[in-house]
This record gives sequence, structure tokens and C-alpha cells, in this order.
Amino acid sequence: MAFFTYGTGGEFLLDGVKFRIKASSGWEETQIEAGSGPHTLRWVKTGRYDWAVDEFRVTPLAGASVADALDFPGPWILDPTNSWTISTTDTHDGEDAVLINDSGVLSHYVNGPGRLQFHRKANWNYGPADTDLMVQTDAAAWYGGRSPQWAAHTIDTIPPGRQLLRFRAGSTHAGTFGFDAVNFTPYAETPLAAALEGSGLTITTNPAAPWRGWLSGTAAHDGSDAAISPEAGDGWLELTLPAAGVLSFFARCPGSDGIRLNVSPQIQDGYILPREWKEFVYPLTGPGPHTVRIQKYQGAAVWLDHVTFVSAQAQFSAWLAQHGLPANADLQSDSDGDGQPLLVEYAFGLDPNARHARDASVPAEITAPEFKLVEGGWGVGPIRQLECQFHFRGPGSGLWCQVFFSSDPAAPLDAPAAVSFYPGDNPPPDGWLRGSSADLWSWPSASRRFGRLKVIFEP
Ligand SMILES: [Ca+2]
Ligand SMILES: [Ca+2]
Ligand SMILES: [Ca+2]
Repeated sequence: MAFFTYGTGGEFLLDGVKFRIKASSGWEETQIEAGSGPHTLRWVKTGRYDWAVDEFRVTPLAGASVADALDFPGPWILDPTNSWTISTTDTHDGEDAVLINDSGVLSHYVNGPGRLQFHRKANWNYGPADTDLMVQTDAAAWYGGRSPQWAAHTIDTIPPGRQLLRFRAGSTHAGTFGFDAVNFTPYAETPLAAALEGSGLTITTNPAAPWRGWLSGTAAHDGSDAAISPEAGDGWLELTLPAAGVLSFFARCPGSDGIRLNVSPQIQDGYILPREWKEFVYPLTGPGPHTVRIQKYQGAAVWLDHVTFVSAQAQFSAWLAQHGLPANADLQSDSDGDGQPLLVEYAFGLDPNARHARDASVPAEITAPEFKLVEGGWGVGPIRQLECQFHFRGPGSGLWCQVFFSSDPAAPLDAPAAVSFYPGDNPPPDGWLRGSSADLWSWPSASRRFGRLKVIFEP
């Protein structure tokens, strides 16, 4: 069937299913290969702008159909410019295929999310291969690249909701662009927390624009299931985490470049999501509970998988177990008798089973804390002062530390000195901070100065 419409003020329904019509200021032709009937077609005026329908006609299929050629039932929406043909000689399946020329489009509605599979051939004569458009929905696009011979292709990230898939050739190429053996497999829904491996976490989502869990197989990061945001609306997901710790998750936006993900409250700027899976690690400091909101900006659907939270206590317990120490070990106990309690050994990357030794299980760059005397001066004459430099288990460990300087080690601790944490040109390994503190008090007016490091654990 075919008809012309004028303007943007309406839509039509085929068998009760709504179709959009390309916005146009003039007359536009719509051609639909609907397959055997009966069918019901309804035009509806929806907007305040002009809309008119003319020249409706039904033409029986005279020869090969697009549905047959692509091995996927209709309705197919056909490009009325006839920039496509059905071939019985250049095919994948040896029977029939559709060859599309420049700017040609064949469209089909599916209910996502799901996996789209087809065979294709893309042998154009010029143009940048990586910009050739292959399949497109309203908010997302997938590119093909050159494929001189028929080859299987899978797009397993068709987004949730009713999607108009547009099979098309790029607009800057001349050559053969063929499709054959199309198939679409929708994903089944699964509970959100299960899809995210978030057992034990409290996960909520905006009921007006919910993220949902899907059994998406190999499209998921874990090869099983993932959560997908809606394409439109204020799509957010909140995690309530009971304590200090490290939150991590994998995210991506397979259908578009430059979609931003905001993780609040700690990170306000947001991340730019790549098309492929990327891990995001997110330390939470201070006692919980912490509420973290993951929110995508308007645009294509965002995928999320494998949310993990390792609490500060769990990190410490793992360290104890790794060193053969009991899970209920006293933080203040001194397992190797070197005067440094367990918590100090843990915080600074020291070995709890070897006196005054660094822990072989921490990265090699981690060095033991050091107090040293530095001599120098900047305009007020020569000075000497104590300086402390240390590596420290970083944000998300539930640990923090203070540095104290005094002239009498027996006296109560005074106010802590200022500590600066600096990644510098040579940042410390992930999960570690490098800090330093200088004793602002200088001598020779006193004969002795002492420095102390104090570790606080707030899991
Ligand atoms: Ca075929
Ligand atoms: Ca998963
Ligand atoms: Ca010790």
C-alpha cells in the first residue's frame, strides 16, 4: 500500500500499531509492504500543524517481496525513491536479497531490547569506511565498515522500546550494499538487581523512566544479563551503600558517542561513555549509608552491568585472610612484635608478619612512611625541619591518617599538621594516596623534634 501525506500534524496506525511519518513541509510518499491481509490502516490528526492525506492505493505484490528476500516478515516500510532492488543473483542465501543504493532505506519496527542478526555486503567505491551507516534507530546508530563478501553481522544492543530499524546505505558511497537473512531476537526481562549482580545492595530506579534488567547474553559485560536505561526521560538508578568502600560498575552506550553519565553526589561533571564496556571505580569515604545516583543524560540508551561494592571492612578482612591472620584480629595487636599495630601495617602497606618490612602483596611503588630532616630556606635564612612522606591506602578503604609533630613524645598530641595529597606527575597506584606533611616549626632553638602518624579506621 502507498499514500502521500502533507505536513507534520498526524500519524497513521497499521493494524493498531502507530507509525511515524517523516516531518516534511511538502508532500511525502509512504510505501508499506504489509504482507497478506486483511489490514487496517488509520490516519490520525495529532498536532496543530497541517496534515493531509492523498492518493491512497493498494497494489498487489507482483513479484518478489522484501519480506521474502530478507527472510523476515513485514510490515516493511519501503523507500519510495526506489533506491533499492531485490536481487536473485547477488545473495547470501542463494535465493534472494535486497541491494540498497546511495541513501536508500528499508525500515522495520521491532520491540527492543534485542539482538538483530543479518548478513550483509558492503562494497562501495569511495568514502570513509568507518562512517558508513548501516542500521539506525531514533537515538542510536551502528556503522558497518567495508565487507566485500557476504558476511554475518550482529547488532546485539538494539535499545528498549518500540524501535524503527532503518537498514540503509551510507549517503556518500557508490557500490553494492546488500542485506539478507534478517532476524531479531528480543531479550527477556529479569529483575534489575539480578541483572546487576547487586544482591545485598539496595537499588531503586525512577518509576517514570525505569532502568530494567534484561537477559542480554553476550551483549552484557558478564555474558549473561545487564541493565539498560530508557532512551528518553529522566532515567536514573540509585544505589544505597551501607558503609565506606569501593563501588565499581561497567557502563557503555553502544548506540551513540558522547552520552554523559552523571554519578552523584561525589562526581558532578559526569563521564563520557564509550561504545564499549568500561569499568568505573568510585570510592566512598566516611561512614554510610551513602546514596549514589547514576543518571544518564538525554540520548541513546545506556547499559550498566556488574555493580560491585566492597566495603572497607571487607577489604580489611581480605587483607587479614591474605596474611593468615584471624578475621577477628584486634586492630591494635602487633602480630610481628615490631611495635606497629595491625591497622598501621595495613594502612601503610607494611607486612604484619615481618618486622619493619614492606608488604610484598602491595604494588612495588608503595614505600614505607619516612620522617626525615630537610635543610633549606627561602629568604629567612637557613632552616631545618622534619618532613613526613608516606603512601596510604586510599579513598574507599575507610582509613584516614593524621601527622603530628612535637618536641616531647610523651606529651598529648597537639593539633595535626597539614597533610597534602598529591598525585603529581607520577601518580600512585590505584587505591593508594601519596601524602606529605612538613613540620612548620623550625629550629635550632630546640634540640629535638618528633613526628607521629596516626591512623583512623571508619568503615
Ligand atoms: Ca533471502
Ligand atoms: Ca549482569
Ligand atoms: Ca607489627
